[in-house]
Amino acid sequence: MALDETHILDLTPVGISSLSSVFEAADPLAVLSGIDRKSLPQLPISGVKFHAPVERQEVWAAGVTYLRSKTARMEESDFSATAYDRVYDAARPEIFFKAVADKVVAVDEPVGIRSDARWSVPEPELALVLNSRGAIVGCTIGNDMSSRDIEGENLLYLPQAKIYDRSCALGPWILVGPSEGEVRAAAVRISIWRNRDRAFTGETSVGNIRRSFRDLADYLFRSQRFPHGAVLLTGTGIVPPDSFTLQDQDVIEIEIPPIGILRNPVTVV
Ligand code: DO4
Ligand code: MG
Repeated sequence: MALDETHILDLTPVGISSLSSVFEAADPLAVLSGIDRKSLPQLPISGVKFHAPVERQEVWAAGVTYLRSKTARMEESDFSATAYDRVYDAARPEIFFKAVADKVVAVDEPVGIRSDARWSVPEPELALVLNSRGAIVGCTIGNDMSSRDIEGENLLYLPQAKIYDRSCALGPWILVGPSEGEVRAAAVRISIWRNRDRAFTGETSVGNIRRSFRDLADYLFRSQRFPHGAVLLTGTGIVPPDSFTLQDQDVIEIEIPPIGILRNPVTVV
């Protein structure tokens, strides 16, 4: 658990060694607030290697939740364009499987671009953290790496455009217990660095997501159990221009201010 900007607390002495031990509690925030911080070992953040903040949770993703995403998808595809148009306004959201926990990349670890893709982009997204009862217990930052040429060629190729090695990053940590209102007021920012230059920068607001968090989470949990909880990416509202594609060794920084910065270098997989 973060103590301040420079130190974290080791919670294992008070029996907290997994995300579930906090998130399955009736009130996760109360569990964390009730900890006697003074008695716990403090570790400097600079000396800690962060893991992605998932253990056994599956990672899923909602799509076309921002107008910007709908427009970009309609432009990149020909005969699938109406599908994006229709899902944006439909009652049922687009939700797709993204990653198992073991395949999720942490802050500072490389995210991947497919070697058989010509047009690769990051998708900076707010990620909801849900417990096994479907309660939203916190949020983190997600990167739904995507191959736009593969997705645009045929909608049936979506799993290949979205699911491959290193295609999902989460982190740097989970902000526990914020209200939807607080999170909706937040900006989402991205910078992509190439050598020392900023190759792309973009910004949106979480408030531009067309659907409520509860609505997205409820659809994910319809007719499906998640015994360890789940992480749900909420869609992208930032799409680089069509002339832009990621390259090996670019560095992606995604910032959602109340949470932090998710930074990852890019590698070809
Ligand atoms: O339907 C394609 C994927 C949409 C998506 O990932 C997004 O809008 O973020
Ligand atoms: Mg996405």
